[in-house]
Amino acid sequence: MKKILTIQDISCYGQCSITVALPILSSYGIETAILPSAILSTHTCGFKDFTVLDLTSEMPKIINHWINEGIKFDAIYTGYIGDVRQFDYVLECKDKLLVDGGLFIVDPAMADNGKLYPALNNDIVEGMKKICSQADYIIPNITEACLLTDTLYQDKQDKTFINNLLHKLIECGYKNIILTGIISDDKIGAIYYDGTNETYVLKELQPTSYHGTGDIFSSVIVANILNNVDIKTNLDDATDFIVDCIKNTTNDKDHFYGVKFEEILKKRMNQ
Ligand code: PXL
Repeated sequence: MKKILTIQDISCYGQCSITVALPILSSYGIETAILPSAILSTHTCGFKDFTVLDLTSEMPKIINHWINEGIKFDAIYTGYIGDVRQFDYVLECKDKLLVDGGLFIVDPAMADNGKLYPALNNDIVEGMKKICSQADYIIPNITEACLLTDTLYQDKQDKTFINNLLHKLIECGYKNIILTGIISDDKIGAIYYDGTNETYVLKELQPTSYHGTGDIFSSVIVANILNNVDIKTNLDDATDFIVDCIKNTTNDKDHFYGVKFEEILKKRMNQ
């Protein structure tokens, strides 16, 4: 069984980051461990007055304990990082806690729809650039890809804009890019690009978007990479999952903060 370490925050309520990554990774047969970057009462989009307990000072203690125990992982997968001091700890994990040939996968979860998430600033962007440049795979949305390449975000994203963005990401030295949130006519999807090969999937565009779908998408992508699933099947699986989760949530107006992914996960596990 493959073993993964995921480094991101615990948003106690709101269905994102660690609370979605763990059930998804487990359901794909992967053993999980966590290095929580912070504990928040909720995520930071759509809730006011959320609480934050920063865990930066705990990180080196946890990492050192694992080093002393000889603990290693087949992959490290990072998401939302709320404090700029944590990027060096992330890289320390990559250097000291991965098995030989282990994968370092970064979802630079920091922005959407042309804007940084409310609690973040430009130092986080610089930190994300640093860890993305060392990653085996990165999974940015279009806003994050713009930030990683110092590209001005555009609301209208035609094929030329997307192609330029993909080329810029490669020029900046990022490898194996999975760019999400590509909208084309009435379709939405994702593209994989490694500088030579391009694979993309497009599915029916949904009328509503939800917070946390990026974390769900990345968790599926990461699980499939670890399970050696080919990239086309992987992109199909992750986008189908998100479309089903959104369809399962749109009729529930009280559920504004994230998608109801659990019933979809259950159905898939019974298939
Ligand atoms: O889904 C990304 C995410 C994760 N964690 C926290 C967030 C966000 C996005 O806003 O606020 C705390």
